[in-house]
Amino acid sequence: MSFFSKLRDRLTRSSSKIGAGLDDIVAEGAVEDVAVPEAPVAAPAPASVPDAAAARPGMLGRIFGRTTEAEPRRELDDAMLEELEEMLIQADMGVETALRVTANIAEGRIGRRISATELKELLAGEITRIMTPVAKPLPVYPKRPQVVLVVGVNGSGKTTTIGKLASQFKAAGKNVVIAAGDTFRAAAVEQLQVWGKRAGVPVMTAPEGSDPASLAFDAMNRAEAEGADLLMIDTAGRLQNRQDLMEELAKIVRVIRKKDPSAPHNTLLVLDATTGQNALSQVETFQKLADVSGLVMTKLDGTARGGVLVALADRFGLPIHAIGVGEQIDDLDAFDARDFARALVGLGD
Ligand SMILES: Nc1nc2c(ncn2[C@@H]2O[C@H](COP(=O)(O)OP(=O)(O)OP(=O)(O)O)[C@@H](O)[C@H]2O)c(=O)[nH]1
Ligand SMILES: [Mg+2]
Repeated sequence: MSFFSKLRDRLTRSSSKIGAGLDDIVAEGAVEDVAVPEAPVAAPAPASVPDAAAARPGMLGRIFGRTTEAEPRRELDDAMLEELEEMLIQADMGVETALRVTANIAEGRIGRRISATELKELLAGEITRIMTPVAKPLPVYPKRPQVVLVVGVNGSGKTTTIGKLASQFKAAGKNVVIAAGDTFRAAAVEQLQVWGKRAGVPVMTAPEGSDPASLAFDAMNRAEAEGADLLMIDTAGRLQNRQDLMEELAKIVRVIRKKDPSAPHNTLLVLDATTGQNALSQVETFQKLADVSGLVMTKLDGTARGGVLVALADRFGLPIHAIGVGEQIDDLDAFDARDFARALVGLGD
């Protein structure tokens, strides 16, 4: 199954929430004379998004030509825009982003009759435009070992993401070492060992309760000695309000830099999509403590809060390296702006 199909199937709660919301908004104020086909409302044509449907007017015309005849249409007015705004806020897109997206959709279209499909296309276009600049896979540098530090609050999916990423990099021919820097919980080390085995990647561990910074240091030595391409360091989950744990993270970074001043080369913040708006404050806190270089969003399957990714992209502009849509090793993929936008609003490929 392609990752888009998987994403669309698993983003059902988010996409049905937004898709159904758009259907309702249009149906609620639909005008009677649906038999008169209107000229299709032009979708935005962002020059930077060659893939967008807007760049293929022929196809867009075919889609609209096929769907507009029977579809109810509603005149785009202030009341409709307000409903749209409210719905996007409810979908965790954040107030600022929802306002701007709505304003862009309104521009030049007030008074036009619009169908739900057209509205979905327009919204998908706006979301694609916001998300395209942040859709960047984890960069791979020539520096060996490239040190990837993985941070986040408890249970966000750090360990699972490391397992999935390690497996993908291994499959791509990279020599990967994992350091089990979560020395807090014994179970955490075992969990990582299971992932290491699945991925065929060695896992460096330290006794429970030992200093994660010294494990990170040892792991750097070993990765260097073994000529590893990539060292992925797992860390214990830490809540933003636990000052001591936040200090511990800062210490890990200091110690890593003693060994290699340019490391960590990537600091990945793993966010759980189900936490919704709280993800925004997590980014703020972790950015203060560690030089967060990119995000991974997990658990997009089965949540109605996928819209938060749009708010994050709009507010912070941090690269989104990957998204997780399940617990299996292949349930993580690079983030694709257009695929995500279309899946989020309930449109097909
Ligand atoms: N449905 C779903 N579950 C996920 C995803 N990613 C991780 N999980 C699950 O979320 C739970 C927590 O994942 P972990 O990887 O242990 O999270 P963590 O951040 O390492 O947790 P701590 O080390 O306790 O802070 C596990 O049950 C994972 O299987 C995902 O993309 N989708
Ligand atoms: Mg963990």
